[in-house]
Amino acid sequence: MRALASGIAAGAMVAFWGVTALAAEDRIGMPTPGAIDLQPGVTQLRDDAIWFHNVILLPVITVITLFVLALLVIVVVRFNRKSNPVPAKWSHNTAIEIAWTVIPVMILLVIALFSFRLLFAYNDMPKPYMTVKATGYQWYWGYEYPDQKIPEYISNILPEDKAKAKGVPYMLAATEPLVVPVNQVVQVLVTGADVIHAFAVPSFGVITDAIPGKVNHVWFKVDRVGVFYGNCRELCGVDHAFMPIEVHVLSQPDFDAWVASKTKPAAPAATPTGPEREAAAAAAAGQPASATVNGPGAGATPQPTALATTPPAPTAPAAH
Ligand SMILES: [Cu+2]
Repeated sequence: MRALASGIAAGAMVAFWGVTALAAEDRIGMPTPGAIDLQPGVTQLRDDAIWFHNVILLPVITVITLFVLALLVIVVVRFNRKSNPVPAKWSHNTAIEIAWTVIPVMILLVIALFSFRLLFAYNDMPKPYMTVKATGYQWYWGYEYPDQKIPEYISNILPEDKAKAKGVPYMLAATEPLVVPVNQVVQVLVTGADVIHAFAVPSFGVITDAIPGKVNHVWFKVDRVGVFYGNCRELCGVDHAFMPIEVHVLSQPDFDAWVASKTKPAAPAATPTGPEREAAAAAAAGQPASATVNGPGAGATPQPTALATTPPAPTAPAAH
């Protein structure tokens, strides 16, 4: 039975890879034109999820589909009016009724075993090295680093002309990336400021809703440096398609340098007294709209805003 199962799994995977080989080589961290399989992963959880899909779910669904198709063909060919003019009258068969109850239950148990294992792995977050807070707005993201004392900064979509000039993918690239260190457990607290958004980075294997008034969390540990893209994954209004997530995974020294570059401008004076402390307090108090759009970090470089000029007034809840 085990040999049979692994044989089926191997056969399905050969067929699967045979087809995907037609597509261009997968790009890491972003979709590939012409590709049909799942975006490759850069975290253990993502690899596990892809394995679960390709080795467990895909063979199961393939075998079930072929089996049902075969039954349909037999019925059509052998039991049509011409070849079977006098139909049988019996209506119960205990053996077959037990079989069609027990076999699906066993199939579901096999799926549940691997599914729960993956689910537990997702929930079993190791002690995180750091926490980032990601807030979904209509229609951009805000990232805050409480551990590094980096106040929230805004990440808009990079306009098409700028993306072309930089040679980065339009609709995926952002004005400011989310920056994290490599080989470290990063926890992302996700919430929404206006309507429900969703934070998703396929190559990390993470997705969670960004719900106003609720904090969800995901975690990841990326195994290589690079740039990885995601999107908002919950229909959140007219510019839903225009709030990409760009993640830069840096080596530890590069990450530390980035943190330093983000934190320095906020404290230019040698002595943190008087006016500066008041300014920091004012920023922390959260000047609405304009201050938020430009990032509370007063000294930070102004964000080139594409959509931030849109009034952030609350609108009707997203249609689903
Ligand atoms: Cu959205």
